[in-house]
Amino acid sequence: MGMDKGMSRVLPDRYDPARVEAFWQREWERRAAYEVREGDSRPKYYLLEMFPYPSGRIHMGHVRNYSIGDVVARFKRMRGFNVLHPMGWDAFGLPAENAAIEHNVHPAKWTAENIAYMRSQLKRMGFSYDWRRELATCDPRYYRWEQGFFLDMLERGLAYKSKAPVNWCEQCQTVLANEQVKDGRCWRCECQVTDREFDQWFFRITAYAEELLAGCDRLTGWPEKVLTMQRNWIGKSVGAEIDFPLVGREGKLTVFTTRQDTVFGATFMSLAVEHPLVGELSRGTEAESAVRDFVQRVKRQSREERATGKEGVFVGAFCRNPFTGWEMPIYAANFVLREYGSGAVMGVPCHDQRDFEFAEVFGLPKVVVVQPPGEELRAEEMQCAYEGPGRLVGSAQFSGLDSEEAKERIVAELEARGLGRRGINYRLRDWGISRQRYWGAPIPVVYCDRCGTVPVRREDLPVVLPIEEVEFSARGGSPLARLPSFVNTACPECGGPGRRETDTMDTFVESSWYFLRYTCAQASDRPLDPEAVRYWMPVDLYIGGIEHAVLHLLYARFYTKVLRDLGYCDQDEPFTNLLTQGMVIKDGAKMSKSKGNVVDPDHLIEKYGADTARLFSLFAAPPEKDLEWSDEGVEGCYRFLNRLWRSVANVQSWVAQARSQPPPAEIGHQGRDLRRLIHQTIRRVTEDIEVRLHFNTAVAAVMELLNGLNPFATVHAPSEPGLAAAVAEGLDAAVLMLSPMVPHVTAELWRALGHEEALDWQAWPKLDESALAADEVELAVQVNGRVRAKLKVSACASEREIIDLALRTDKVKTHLAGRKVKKTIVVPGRLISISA
Ligand code: ANZ
Ligand code: ZN
Repeated sequence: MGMDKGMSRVLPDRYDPARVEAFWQREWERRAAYEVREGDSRPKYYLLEMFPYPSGRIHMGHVRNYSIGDVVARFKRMRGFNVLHPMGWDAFGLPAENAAIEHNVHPAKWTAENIAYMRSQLKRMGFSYDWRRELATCDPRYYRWEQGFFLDMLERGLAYKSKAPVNWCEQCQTVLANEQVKDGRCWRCECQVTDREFDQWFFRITAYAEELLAGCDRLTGWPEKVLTMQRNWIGKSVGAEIDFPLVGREGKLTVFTTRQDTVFGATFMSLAVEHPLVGELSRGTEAESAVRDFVQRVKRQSREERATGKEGVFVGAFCRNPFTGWEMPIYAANFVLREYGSGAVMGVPCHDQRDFEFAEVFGLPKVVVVQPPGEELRAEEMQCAYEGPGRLVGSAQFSGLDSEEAKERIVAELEARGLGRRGINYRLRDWGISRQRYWGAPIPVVYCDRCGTVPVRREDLPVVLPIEEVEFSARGGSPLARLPSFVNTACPECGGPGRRETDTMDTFVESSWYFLRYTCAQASDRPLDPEAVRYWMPVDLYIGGIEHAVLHLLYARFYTKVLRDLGYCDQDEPFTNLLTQGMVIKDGAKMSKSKGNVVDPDHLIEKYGADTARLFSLFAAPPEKDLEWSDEGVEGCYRFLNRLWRSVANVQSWVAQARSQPPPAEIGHQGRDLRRLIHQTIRRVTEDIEVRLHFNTAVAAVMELLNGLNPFATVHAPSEPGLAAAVAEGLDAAVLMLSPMVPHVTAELWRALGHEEALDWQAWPKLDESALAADEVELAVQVNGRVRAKLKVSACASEREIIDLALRTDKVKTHLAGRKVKKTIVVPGRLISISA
C-alpha cells in the first residue's frame, strides 16, 4: 500500500510529535487498520476496557486505563491474534440531567456533544479501536434490545415488581441501590440517605446467588481481592431456622441463626420493627403505645443508625425456647433487619456482643453454653460476650460436643422433632432497577385499570425516550411523569386508556451486556448474533477500576447468565481475566475536579504528544498500583523518545544496508555482547507484557537496551564485523517492542529504519536463544577452601560439565592428591568449591 503521501522517508532532526501523530492517525483511519472480522484464521483475542461515562472530557484515569488496554491489544496483534478492541459510551445517567437543570441544555444534546469531543480525544491518543463497533447506550438502537430482554425476564419471573424499602436520596430525588449507598450517604451527592417504601422493579439476581458464588472459584484470572469482595457481597451463611412457639396463643416465631449451637443460651427474642408480629402481639397490651412510638421512631432512623443501635422495647408477649422450655420475652429492636433471614433473632447474651449489651440494659438472664478452649467462663463475671467456638455446656445431650459437631447434631434434632430445618441465607438482595429519572431506558410496561400491569408488545419496541417537550427543573421527580404525551397510551391488551411506567432502568443494566453487543454492534434485526458472540466471547482481558469490583462486575456476570438462560449466548462467565488498575494520584490525593488537582490530558498532548502521555502512564507504575503524577516523570519520558529519535536519525544512512548484508563468518565480541543484550531484552519484555502485564519494567528494559545500543548508533557505521548488523537488529527490536506503547513515533521510526512495510503488520521480535549464550567466563577453583586454579568455561556450561572440567585440571588433581571428593559447590560465574 502506498503510504508515502507527503511524508519524506528522511527523518528530520527534531522530533515533532504533533506532525507525526496526526500523520499516523490519518493513516490508520484511511487503512481501517483496526477493524476486525470474525472467522479469521488467527486465534481471537477480545480485549476490553470499561467504557467511559461521557462526562465531557477524558481524564488521566482514562488515559491510563486505555493506554494499558491499547498496549495489550497491539501486543496481541503482533503475536498473531485477531484482536477485538472496541469502544463505546455508557451514556445514560444522572449528570446529564443535572447539567440540563444547571445549564439549561438538553441531556441528549449534552451527551452527544460530550461523546463527540471525547471521541476526538481518544483518537488523538492513537488508541487502536475498531470504531465501526462504537455504541452509545442512550441510542434506541441499543436500549431497544434491553427492553426486549426485560420482557423476556418478566415472562420468566426474573423481573418483578414489589413494594420494597428503598434507599431514598432526597437531593437526587431517586432510589439508590444498596451498592450506591456509601456509609449511609448517596454515592453521587453524598447526602444522607433515608428509608422509604416504594413500588419497584427488581431483577431476581438472588436466583443466581449460588451460581455466582460457585463461579468465583473458577475465575482464576481475576484478582483474589475482587473475588473476596464478590463472595462477601453475596454473603452466604449456612445455619438453621428454629421455630419458637408463642406462649399463651397460636403461632410461632422463626429465626435464622448461624449459631444453633448456642440455642440453650437463648433467653430473649428480638424482632425487626417491621415484623408483622410486633403490632399483633402488642395490640391490647400495656406495651401497645410504647411499641407504636418506638416503631415510628426507628422507621425514621437511617440504616446506619439502625445497624449499629441497641435500642429495643418489650412487645408484651413471650415465646418458648423449645430446648430449655424457658419463656423468652419478645422485643422489637432497631438492630434487627427486616430483609435478612426472617427478621427475627434469638438473643444469646453470653455469645453475641450485641445481645450481651441488650441484656445488660434490660436486665435479661445470661447463660454460658459454650466454653472457650481451656477456660471456664462464668456469666456473672463476664465483661463481654464470648463469640468464638468451643465446648458446649448446659446443653443437655449436646454438652461436651464442640461447636461444629453440635451445630450438625442440633440441626438433625430440629428436623427430627419438626422444630426447624437447615437454613441458608444470602446477604445478596434482588437488584432494584427502577430509577425515578428521565435520562435512562424506559421500562416497557403499561398500567391499565382493567388489565393491571401489561407488558408493551414486542412489535411496539422500542419505547423511545421522548426528547422534545421534556421539561427539567430542580424540583425533582421524573420529568417523564409530567409528560402526558408519554404517559398516556392505549393498553396493549384491551386498547383502553393506559398509563406508561415512567421509571427508567438503572444504568448498570446497560453496562451489563454492552460487551456482548460489541461482538455484533451493527446487527439491526436482533440483539445478539450467536455466531459473532460465540466467536468473540468471552472477553479475554477486561481492564478497569477497582471501584467496580462489586456492582458492575457482579451485575455483568449475572446478566450474562440470564442471557444464556434466555438463549442469547452460551457463556457462563463474561470475563476470563480481569485487571484492576490503580488510581492516578497527585500530591497524595486522587486526581479529581473537586480536589482541584487534575491534569488535563489535552494539555499533555499539546505539549509533549500522545506518545509521551501514554508512555508516562505505563512507565510510572505497574498497572494495579496507584500512579503518582510527576512532571519530571513526564519530562523524562519525552526526553527518552527524543533520544530514541536521534539514535535512529543517526543511523539512517547505513542501517538498511547493514541489515541486508549476509552475516560475517566471524562476529566480533562487541557484536556478540550486543546481540545477547538484545535477546535478553526481548525475553524480558515479552514475559513482562504477556505474563505479568508489567509494562513499567518492560519499558525500563527497552531503555536499558537503548543505552547499550547508543554508543554504536553513530553517523558512520561501526566497523567491527557484524556490529553494524547487530545495531540494526537492536534498533528494529527496540522500535517493535515500544510500538504497543508509543505507536506513532515508532511507526515513523520504523520507516526511517528503511522498512518497506508499515509497522502495524509486523510480528513481535523473535527470540534467538543462541544469542543468549554468554562467552567464556573465568571461575576460581577452591580445594578445601583455598583457591588453587583458574578455569575458563563457556558461560552456558552446565554445573555437571563445569565440575568435570575442574576435576580434570592438573592443578586441582595435584591438590586433591588422590583423596575422595566429598562435596562440590558451583557459584555460577564466580567459583567452584571442592571439599575432599
Ligand atoms: C443467634 C446467635 C447467637 C447468633 C450467637 C450469633 C451469635 P450472618 O453470619 O451475617 O449470616 N441475624 C439473623 N437475622 C438477622 C436480622 N434480620 N437482623 C440482624 N441480625 C440477624 O449472621 C447470622 C446471625 O445474624 C444469626 O445468628 C443471627 O444471630 C443474626 F451467639 O443467631 B445469630
Ligand atoms: Zn387494559
